[in-house]
Amino acid sequence: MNILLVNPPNSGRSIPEERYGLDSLKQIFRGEPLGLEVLASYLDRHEIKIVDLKAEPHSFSDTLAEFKPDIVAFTAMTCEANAVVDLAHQVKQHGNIITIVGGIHASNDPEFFNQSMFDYVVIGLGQHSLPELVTMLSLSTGQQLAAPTIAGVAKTSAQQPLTWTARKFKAKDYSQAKAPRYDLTSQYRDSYFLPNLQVHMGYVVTAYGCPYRCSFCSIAGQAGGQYLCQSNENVVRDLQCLENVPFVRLVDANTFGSISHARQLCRSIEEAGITKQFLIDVRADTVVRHPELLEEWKKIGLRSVVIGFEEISDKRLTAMNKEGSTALNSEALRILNQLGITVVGDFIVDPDYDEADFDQLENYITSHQIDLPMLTILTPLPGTELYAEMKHQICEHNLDYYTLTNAVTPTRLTEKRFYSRYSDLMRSCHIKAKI
Ligand code: B12
Ligand code: SF4
Repeated sequence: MNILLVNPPNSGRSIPEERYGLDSLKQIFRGEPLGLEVLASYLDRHEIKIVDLKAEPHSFSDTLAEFKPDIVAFTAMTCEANAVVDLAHQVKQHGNIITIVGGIHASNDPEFFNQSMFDYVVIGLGQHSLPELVTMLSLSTGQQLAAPTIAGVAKTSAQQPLTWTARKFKAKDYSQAKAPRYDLTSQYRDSYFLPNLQVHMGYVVTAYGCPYRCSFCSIAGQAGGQYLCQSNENVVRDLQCLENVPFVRLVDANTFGSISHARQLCRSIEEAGITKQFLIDVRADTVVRHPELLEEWKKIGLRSVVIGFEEISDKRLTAMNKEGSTALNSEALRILNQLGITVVGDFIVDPDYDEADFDQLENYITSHQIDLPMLTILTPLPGTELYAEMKHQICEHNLDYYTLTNAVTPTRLTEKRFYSRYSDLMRSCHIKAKI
């Protein structure tokens, strides 16, 4: 079968830009669609193509016409969900093509995709669900199966809500026998570039999911609440595949979620003689409890960490179920500064902020050595604990605005003032930025 895997275009809309002309808030990100490269490695008995619409936004129609897919499968974050609906609609107008959607939004809010332009929704990691679905589809004689019995897969229906059996994700089943199909995105590789560092960046996964349950975070949906580590041999193999890529982001939600795994992985990378620079995601409490681990990783090329400080108030950190504290955050920062590891610090601005809250955050950021402060706005993403808590307060339901840079719940300050303070803060962060 011809299977087209689609990475949607950079999506999302900006309230500050549309309503107040604050145009500095839109950020264009680009990186390879690793989820699709991983899935492609499990579909090797078929003809596979990946189209990356972030790199080439206008190539979809031509790709459909030239490749003539039997199946089109989409990935989507929440802010890309509407864009993927439009693309799937376009596919259906093209002919009798089966459409499948998976990824982080489908895993957290599958019902959103229970629409006529989709045939199947895949919930959670797709390494086994997708090939099993494709096999069932290729064995069926042109007839779509009413309700597949594949765990983690739901058939859409105009009449009823989705039903499916949850898939049990176990580490041994998700240790990838084959490397991601990096070759399928080689034509886009030049655009996976970090302009401020002037280096090409590649992605490698070392673990899925996260053992923590922060209320705003949608990662639990990815691996059914599990934390699943890749074997060290697989990670080394994947790093070796990216031979001309000097800078690698380990795209795990929490790279050091298992200390023993992280320690062993560090040794394996060193023994393999891999010389790359790494950007990883790490928790503040991990840095404070295991500074020696950060030191070991620094020696093998750890250059920068993304760290979720989230808040400068203990009360708000507790409400987020962050299982951390402002004291831990400051200590982690001190350790990282001392080790000479650059810090990309995530902070979450609550729409409930008043002038004093903005002042305090600004003071904290300007008085600490955070190399690249990143500011998002607290967003109840569908499927999260926070969504369950706040759904009645949501005033903006259009998912195009769920980019984490819009207030989708009411602001305490006037909306205009809130975005003005937010954009001033963003601007001062970017002036300061270096990684
Ligand atoms: C790399 C990354 C990016 C890259 C994406 C590169 C690309 N794909 O083009 C860039 C830098 C562009 C990016 C941008 C943004 N990102 Co981002 N990103 C990530 C990150 C760190 C890793 C994703 C990844 O590669 N994972 C590894 C792969 C192997 O896993 P996976 O993608 O989940 O795929 C597996 C399963 O989900 C499933 N699956 C996925 N797709 C499909 C499709 C089918 C058909 C099937 C069957 C299965 C399936 O199977 C795959 C294999 O197991 C995640 C956090 C994380 N650790 O997951 C955030 C994350 C996905 N990003 C997020 C966000 C919010 C954004 C931004 C809005 C910016 C921001 N404020 O952070 C923008 C939006 C971009 C846009 N459209 O405009 C959120 C999404 C939350 C949500 N519910 O939407 C996440 C979860 C981080 C977070 N803050 O919580 N991001
Ligand atoms: S925010 Fe980070 S630590 Fe918290 S659940 Fe998400 S990935 Fe895990």
